[in-house]
Amino acid sequence: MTALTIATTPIAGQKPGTSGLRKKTPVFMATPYLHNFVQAIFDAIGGAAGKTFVLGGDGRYFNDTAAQIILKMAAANGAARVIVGQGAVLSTPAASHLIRLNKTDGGIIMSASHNPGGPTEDFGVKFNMANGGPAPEAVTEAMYQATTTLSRYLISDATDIDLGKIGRVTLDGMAVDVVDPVADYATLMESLFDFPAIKAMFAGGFRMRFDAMHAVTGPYARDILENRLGAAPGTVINGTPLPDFGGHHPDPNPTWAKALMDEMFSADAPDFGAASDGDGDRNMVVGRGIYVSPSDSLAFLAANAQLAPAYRAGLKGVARSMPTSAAVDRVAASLGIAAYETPTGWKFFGNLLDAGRVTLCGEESFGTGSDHVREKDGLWAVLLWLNILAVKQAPVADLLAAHWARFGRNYYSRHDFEAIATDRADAMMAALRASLPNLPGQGIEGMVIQAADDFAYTDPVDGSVSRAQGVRIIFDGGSRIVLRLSGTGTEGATLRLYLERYAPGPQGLDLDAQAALAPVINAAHELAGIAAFTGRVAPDVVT
Ligand code: VG1
Ligand code: CO
Repeated sequence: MTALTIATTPIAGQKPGTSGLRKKTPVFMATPYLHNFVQAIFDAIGGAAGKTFVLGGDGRYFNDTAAQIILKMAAANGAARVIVGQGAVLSTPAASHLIRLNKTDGGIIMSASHNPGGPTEDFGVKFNMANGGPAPEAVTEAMYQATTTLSRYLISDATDIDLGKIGRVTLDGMAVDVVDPVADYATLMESLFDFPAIKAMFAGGFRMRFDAMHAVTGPYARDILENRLGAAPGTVINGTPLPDFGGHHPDPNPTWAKALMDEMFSADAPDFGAASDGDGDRNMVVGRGIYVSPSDSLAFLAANAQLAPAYRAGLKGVARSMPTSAAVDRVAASLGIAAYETPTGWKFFGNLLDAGRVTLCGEESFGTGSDHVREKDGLWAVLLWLNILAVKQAPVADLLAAHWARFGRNYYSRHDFEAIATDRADAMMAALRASLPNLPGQGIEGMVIQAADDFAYTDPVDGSVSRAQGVRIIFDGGSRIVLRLSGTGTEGATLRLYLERYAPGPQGLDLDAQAALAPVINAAHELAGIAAFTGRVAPDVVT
């Protein structure tokens, strides 16, 4: 067995987006697309020689083949050891944990997360650093630069190894440790939460439904919820991971997890419902007859985290992405802790977590997490909810109503307009950006615009600056419109329109979110000219 040096030429467009490089699966499968990008990763981090990495993916189509290629490239690049999940499977938070637990030099995660999978759908690759978190912008930019000058990649000519068997094998001199994907992660969860209390709640008749959406969390949820916590068998549905996620979007939101929503709003609804995405880092939480928006979930968890053992000493601070509602800011103010506002994408939370400035973070896109790993973590969020419910012994609807009565309610919704022609989306954003200086002071839909800008972020830890992270239009009274283009899609452009309106209460806290937001929605369409530029009047997905 030898390490081969194969000549190659740069491939255009290998630029990581919000979370790694995502393309259509056939693009990734066409040699040397994957090879070039993986070599660029190794080159950008100063080589792989002597290093240890974690490797795993969400099990989507091409996951196993890609894993064999990456292992052979790691070996040829001189890596000492790779820890890989059995079957080349690891949820994103479990991969983050393994990187930290084993103090490795980083990890490669094969996932396109919430994007559909299959021979004609999406595939993705991203690199996480030694802290367990997504590579920051400077590193992803270095990877992209490396793809533009690449002239060779290194790969071992060894035969494929058996990733189905737990234990150590050697690949061209490199140690490969195939590990149980669930065990260490489940142990971490047991160390954070009051499992006996949650177990007692299930034993007392508490009913739950967890929709794994045929994605990676099935085995994790079955082991933790059904085996360790005693939830009734069948609590986890769609628990067998499939390479095409059963043909569905593995995206836990009211549109793509509609069956769960229907059950939670039915006469025989369980007490609690949850779902997770392709790679297990997102969560949707639903009570009986009530949907919990991710922004509200973050605020609620921040207000109640102290009820779980890991957070008993209180939170150091909280962080949310800019488009996420300000609900958590109100909780932080009442707790007397700092609240940070970052650009979209988990990579921006890493420095704040590493520096000990924040304990909890969240995004409106169904992402919540804490300093236990450096990724958002779907099952973690579900377990924190369960821990709080076990202490409070009250329905989700009552707990949310009490939360809003105390802090007021940030009505919130995101409207996605998908597969828009890229030039039209760009033209719309350019026109909107050009109009910003004239907006303050203007009245629209009975509201007055207070401020309008294109969000720029200076990282308080390392001083790095990220510009053009989304247009925000802020009204008096706390209402807000945010517009940005997605950085995770693989087809055309997706416009994300984020809408927020604050109701201080005590009146008007139980309106339908879309109805409460109507003036803000109208203002957004008028100010951005969405129909004129894109031809779209109604969104494809509403969360
Ligand atoms: C989306 C979400 C963002 C999230 C990212 C990765 O990005 O808006 O909040 O961090 O997906 O999530 P974008 O650029 O499409 O808006 V995951 O679960 O796909 O890794
Ligand atoms: Co994900």
